Amino acid sequence: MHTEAIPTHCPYCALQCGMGLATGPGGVEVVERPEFPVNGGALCGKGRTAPAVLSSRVRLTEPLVRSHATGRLEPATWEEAVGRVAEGLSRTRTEHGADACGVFGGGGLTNEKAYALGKFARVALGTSQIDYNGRFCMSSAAAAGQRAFGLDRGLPFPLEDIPRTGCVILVGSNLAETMPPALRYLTELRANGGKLIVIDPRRTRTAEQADLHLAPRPGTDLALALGLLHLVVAEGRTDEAFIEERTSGWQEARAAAMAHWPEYVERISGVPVPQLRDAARMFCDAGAAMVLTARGPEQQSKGTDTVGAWINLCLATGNAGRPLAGYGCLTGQGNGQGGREHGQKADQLPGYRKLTDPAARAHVAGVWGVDPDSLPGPGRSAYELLDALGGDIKALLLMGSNPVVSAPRAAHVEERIRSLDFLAVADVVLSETAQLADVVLPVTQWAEETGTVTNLEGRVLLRRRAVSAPDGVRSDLDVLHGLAAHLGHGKGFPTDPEEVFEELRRASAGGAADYSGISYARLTEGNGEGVFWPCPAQGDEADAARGDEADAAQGDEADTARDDEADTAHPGTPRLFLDRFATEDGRARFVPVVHRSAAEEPDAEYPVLLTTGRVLAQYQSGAQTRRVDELNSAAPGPFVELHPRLAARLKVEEGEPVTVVSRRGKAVAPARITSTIRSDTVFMPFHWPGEGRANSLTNPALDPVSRMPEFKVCAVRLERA
Ligand SMILES: Nc1nc2c(c(=O)[nH]1)N[C@H]1C(S)=C(S)[C@@H](COP(=O)(O)OP(=O)(O)OC[C@H]3O[C@@H](n4cnc5c(=O)[nH]c(N)nc54)[C@H](O)[C@@H]3O)O[C@H]1N2
Ligand SMILES: Nc1nc2c(c(=O)[nH]1)N[C@H]1C(S)=C(S)[C@@H](COP(=O)(O)OP(=O)(O)OC[C@H]3O[C@@H](n4cnc5c(=O)[nH]c(N)nc54)[C@H](O)[C@@H]3O)O[C@H]1N2
Ligand code: SF4
Ligand SMILES: [Mo]
Repeated sequence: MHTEAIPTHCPYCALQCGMGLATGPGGVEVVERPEFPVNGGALCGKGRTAPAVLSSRVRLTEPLVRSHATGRLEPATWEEAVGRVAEGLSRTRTEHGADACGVFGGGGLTNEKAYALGKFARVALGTSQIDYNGRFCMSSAAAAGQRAFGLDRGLPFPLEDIPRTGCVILVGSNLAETMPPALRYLTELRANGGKLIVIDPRRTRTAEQADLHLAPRPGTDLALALGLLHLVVAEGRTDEAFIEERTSGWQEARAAAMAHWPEYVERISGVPVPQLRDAARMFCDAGAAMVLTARGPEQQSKGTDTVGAWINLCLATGNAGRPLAGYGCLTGQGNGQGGREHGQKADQLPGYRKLTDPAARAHVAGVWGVDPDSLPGPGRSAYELLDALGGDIKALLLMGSNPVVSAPRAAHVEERIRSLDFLAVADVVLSETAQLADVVLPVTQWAEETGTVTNLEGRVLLRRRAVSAPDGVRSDLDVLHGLAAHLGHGKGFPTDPEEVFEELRRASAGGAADYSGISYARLTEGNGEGVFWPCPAQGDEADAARGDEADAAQGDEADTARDDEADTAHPGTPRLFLDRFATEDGRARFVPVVHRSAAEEPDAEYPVLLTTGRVLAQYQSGAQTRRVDELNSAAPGPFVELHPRLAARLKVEEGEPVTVVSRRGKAVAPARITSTIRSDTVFMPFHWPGEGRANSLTNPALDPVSRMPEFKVCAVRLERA
């Protein structure tokens, strides 16, 4: 006998595939949910095997506290563990001030958790020092989107629009491995006669699907985009009417692009001029076209300008703010979109508000019932925060990230973490970072708790509780509630996710990411296909959302009026910018960007380029997926992907261990020899700790605007191990 399947969503990536969970004799089983639009029932291996991490064999089921006597993590009661964390944070605050307490969050946390974590930092701890792993993910695209469109929502249109456009340029996304069920949108595009151009230094499974694959040297996408814009101008293919009516700043951006001659771009990027010409023509001949970026061009020390250059190409050709055309970023983590909207980011308040904006501070402080002046200002970005650990940040609360594996220059970050006076980690499993903690708090996970997530399309979804959690674990909301109570703020931190969401609605009302018209009830309607933000509340709801006491008091009336309200409710916004961009004057802004080199270019000592990324069967730091047998058999460990010519020069054979050395450190992993990669570049996935940790090598050079580290390019030397 099986229980009836409860509709919910995958714990991993930003596609947030719909799935059902049923419980049968063999435990928790995944069933298809074909009616959910985004993935139409399809799941990748990670989603299909996700219930394995629910098992008590691989996850934490009791709090752990480091024993003063043995120095080891030992089981403890919740009271003891939460008490220790509260004490560690309070003591740090008393001795060194509130900013000596750091908080680090994650883009996998639900909206409710991200919201509560940001509030916890600003209100219960009073610290400015909070940021999260999304800084390492899509922050460059977010910054560029803000700059050009006045708003950052990963995709300004639903995925379903992709098959109906004329041409897609996919820049540095290996969708076939990182969001497999989304590949169908590209397959359908081609079946409909549309063109696919993939830009990746490797001929990936995704690039194999393309009509045209350009394989630039890592770190040269900025030049490439500018070269294409140069060609578009030279061939008279710009959309002058669109530029005139809907944009500003074209002359400067045009002049900047014209300095990037195709021959110059070929020299920088290694992409031959004829291929550049083919790409420019395919893009312009399409009628309507899209550019989609992912981590390839974004995780660079010039990621913001690089995305800006791709946006300029879209704007110059009229491919923005109209149907079936535009620029989009393929956000990565499960709640990568929502996680960047509700306040766990260093400079941000809920609703995608700015912490430096007095009106935003007043609004949010009103919802929180605190004095606006009591809210701290912006803090440091993720890498800068990690780099300051043991310096002026003495204690850290970490929720939803495993930086010992995933942060750039990881050996240094690990050493910084070890130098903390106090570290508390809330996690599902004993991650590499949790192993260093003074207190580990075991938390419930996706299928065991309800919460909302916002997928890469800006679609807000309800992820429902489908199974019960083992005894001994508590939710992240419970953890924050308990800690806040110890710190004298118990009331502002409810443990019921719906209650938190109701507060989030009010806090976000009137902000860029306005959720005030969305409710749990609404998210269960239809096929649970969700609601796209912005979705402002209307009528009575809006009054209540504004916290207008008189209207809110008429709650019963509002309830009886619910049916009428449903008719007038805001439908949500699947497609943005069709009438105007979100800038003050409604025009999209060109930014005059020019090419610059990577922070570290190859030289005699470090002659090879290293780039890093993902494989199909592992997720991120691997904390979850390395605990699933089926995924481990498919992707058992790290490797160094290199071209046969490079392998021959080094005299390395397939499978032989190679040592990769950078200015930050070294890593050792077996060689995987393949002609699908450029011969001047090697690739390492970053999912593993220890000897094969790719991030022992990576360069923490930061983008000046987004503070994104340069994960995708650094200089290395290879040796036979
Ligand atoms: N299987 C799996 N899926 C995942 C994840 C995972 O860990 N595993 N993580 C999720 C998350 S959080 C994210 S952010 C997404 C990431 O999704 P993607 O961005 O698709 O993943 P990556 O492998 O990091 O990078 C994509 C491609 O960029 C290429 N690349 C490297 N350097 C450059 C460059 O300089 N320019 C260009 N144009 N391309 C370059 C790489 O060769 C790689 O094929 O995936 C999500 N989905
Ligand atoms: N070299 C290199 N490094 C990279 C990248 C790259 O391309 N190259 N990509 C970067 C990118 S895009 C990203 S997004 C980061 C991701 O890297 P991390 O931030 O390390 O991400 P995860 O491995 O997903 O870590 C999430 C942790 O939170 C736990 N967890 C899961 N759900 C919950 C929950 O609900 N609550 C709590 N408390 N814990 C939970 C998991 O068990 C896991 O230990 O890595 C970055 N690092
Ligand atoms: S594509 Fe992403 S959301 Fe879908 S099943 Fe795989 S990991 Fe989960
Ligand atoms: Mo990411």
